[in-house]
Amino acid sequence: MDIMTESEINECFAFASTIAKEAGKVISSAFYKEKDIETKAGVADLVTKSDKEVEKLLFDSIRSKFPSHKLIGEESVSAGDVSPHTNDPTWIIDPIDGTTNFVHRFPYVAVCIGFTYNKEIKFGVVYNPILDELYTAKRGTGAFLNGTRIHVSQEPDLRKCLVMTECGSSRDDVVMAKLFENMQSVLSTPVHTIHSLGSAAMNACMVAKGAAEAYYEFGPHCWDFCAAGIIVEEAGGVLMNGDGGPFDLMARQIIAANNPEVGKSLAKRLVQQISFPHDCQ
Ligand code: LIP
Repeated sequence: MDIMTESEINECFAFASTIAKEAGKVISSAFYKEKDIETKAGVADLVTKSDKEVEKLLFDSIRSKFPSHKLIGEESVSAGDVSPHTNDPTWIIDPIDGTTNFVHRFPYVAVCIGFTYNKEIKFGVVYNPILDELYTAKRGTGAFLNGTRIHVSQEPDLRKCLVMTECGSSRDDVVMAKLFENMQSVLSTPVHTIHSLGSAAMNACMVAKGAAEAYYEFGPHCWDFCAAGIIVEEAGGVLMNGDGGPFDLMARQIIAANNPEVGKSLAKRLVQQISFPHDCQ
């Protein structure tokens, strides 16, 4: 693979916003209709015909414009694609982040398009077509919501924070017990509150726009937070693993915080570190 120039990355970034909007039309038109629902890894791990349709639309568009680029997508991996993550230009896609929300018509759903090169996230686009919110960020150039610059909250004290997390899709007793222990530990910091929007990407975007101070979760996949992760960083925030160590995109755990103080304090409250098999290995 030849070295990618900045202008080639810019071209991909602009294209990502265009196809996210196209994908958003498919999601919007299906949102209030009957859904065709299947389960994947467990009873609470849902997929619909629209997830597959949107992923195909995005993959087909990218392949026709950038045929040499690699693609990692939630539904393709679920269907058995085991491609590893490499240094090549790679599009990491969640066609509908918040599928459970989509099923229930809860309006926090997002098309997520992240892009890595040399394994570094270069840009991310998160589009919620129901609220018509387009979050975008390219490394080194800031984060934007519908074209307006966004910034993280300046709060340094975890005790004054609104923290986002999720229940995830595992209904395993051991995993749930650890999840509740972490939630109790965080709540008893004490923090102002804990909220869940049902979408990893939407939670992270709340941190990016300063509506929440931190988001943490064990279990989501790279496609859930690749695009939103760089949006948090470019809004001035930080990413780390659940133990406060360096962020690993494939490790299926994340703390996205407004600043390192809040992120590190939160990591100390996550008394149960929950491991899942890494993505794309
Ligand atoms: C979901 C996430 C959610 C998380 C679930 C799942 P999906 O993504 O956004 O926050 O708790 O485990 O990964 O399946 O709706 O794309």
